[in-house]
Parts: sequence; structure tokens; C-alpha cells
Amino acid sequence: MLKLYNFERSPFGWKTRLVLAEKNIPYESIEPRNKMEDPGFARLNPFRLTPALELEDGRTLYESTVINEYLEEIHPHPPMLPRDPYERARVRMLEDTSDQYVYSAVRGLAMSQFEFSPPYLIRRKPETVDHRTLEESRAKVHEHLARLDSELSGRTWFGGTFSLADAALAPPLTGMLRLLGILPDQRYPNILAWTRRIAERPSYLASAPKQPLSIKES
Ligand SMILES: N[C@@H](CCC(=O)N[C@@H](CS)C(=O)NCC(=O)O)C(=O)O
Repeated sequence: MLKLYNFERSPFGWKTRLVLAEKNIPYESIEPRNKMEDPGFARLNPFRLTPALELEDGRTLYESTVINEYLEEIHPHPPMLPRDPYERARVRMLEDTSDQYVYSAVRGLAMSQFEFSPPYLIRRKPETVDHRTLEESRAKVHEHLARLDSELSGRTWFGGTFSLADAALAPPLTGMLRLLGILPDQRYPNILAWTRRIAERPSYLASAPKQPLSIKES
């Protein structure tokens, strides 16, 4: 059986769990311990990040996007990439920019105000809040949300049908941005409708963290 090394509350692990669930692929989920020191974890991923996927023959893959593309290739049903080459590229573009740019703005918004101490985000004391990063990140997040809302115009899912881009966007749009109080926001009606739809999807319900992060006032 495939083994997925990941953390229940981590966004990139969730992104891969969502694809595994969507495609009904059996796997064992393992939370690594001591991954920064354990030489066994460096064998799984020399960059020591999760998720990492161990195949049945012991070979490993890392980077959520690469893992998800591999899953799409070995389990093509249901397809999570459109058939049309332009639309496939568009889904990949949405996924890649979500991981690189949306995630970095969301991270800036969170880390400027909170300390990350799972299962909590602990609110920083006022004098340690990084106001400049906070405001820059907030502005960037809203630019992304406006762009993503228009990507959904006339579409049920980011990929037309449920796609690798939808899996990549589920953690920030339904996890951290809700926790931070940025979403729901009536200015983004298509994202709101998408969020309601995805919340009913069995793969979403199966893959979402059972005990998500919560905010702790310091
Ligand atoms: N580009 C990587 C990002 C992976 C990543 O940042 N993983 C986080 C958890 S979601 C992690 O391992 N953080 C722990 C650390 O940096 O030590 C991917 O898509 O897999």
C-alpha cells in the first residue's frame, strides 16, 4: 500500500490527501516524528518537507504537485486534468501559482500576527506584530481572491470539472483564510459558492483535518 508521510493539519499534505480520496486510492497516512533529525526521513525527502509518498516498492516522491501529477497518471479516473491542452495548462498554472504566491501571501498574513504552534496559532503580543508584512500580505491575499473569484465565473470548479487546482486551493480557501476571518467575504460570491460545493464533496470530508488549527489568544 502507498504510504503518505504528512501532517493532518498541513496544507500541502491535505492537498495530496484530497487527490488520494477523490481517486479512491488506498494509502496509509503516517505523521513523521523528528523529521529534521531522523536520517530515515531524509531518505524519503532530502528537503525534509511533507508530504512525501512512499511507493509499494520503497521508491519515494516528494513535492505535492509532483505527487498529485503521479497519482493522476497512475489512477486517471476520475480525471483531475482537463483533456484540452490549454485547459490542462490553465489548471497547472492555477495550481502552481496557488502554491507559490497565494500560499506565501496567506503565510505572511498568518505569521505576521500569530506564532505557529500546532494545534494553535497563538496571537502575538501587539508589540511583536509585523504590521508592514501584515498589511502587504492582506492586500496581496485580496488581489488573489479577486482573481480567483473571476476564474470561477461561469465555472463550477476551477478546472471546469473538479481538478488538481481545486485540490490545491482547498486548503488555503477553506482552511487558513477562514480561520483568519478573511473568508467568507460577500465580495467573492463565486468563491463562496465553490466553498459550499466543496464542503459537500466526500473526498473533501475524508481529507480535511479532523482537528484543524485554532486561534489562541496570548
Ligand atoms: N513545495 C512543497 C511544500 C511543502 C511544505 O512546505 N510542507 C510543509 C508542511 S505543509 C512542511 O513540511 N513544513 C515543515 C518544515 O518546513 O519543516 C510541496 O508542495 O510539497
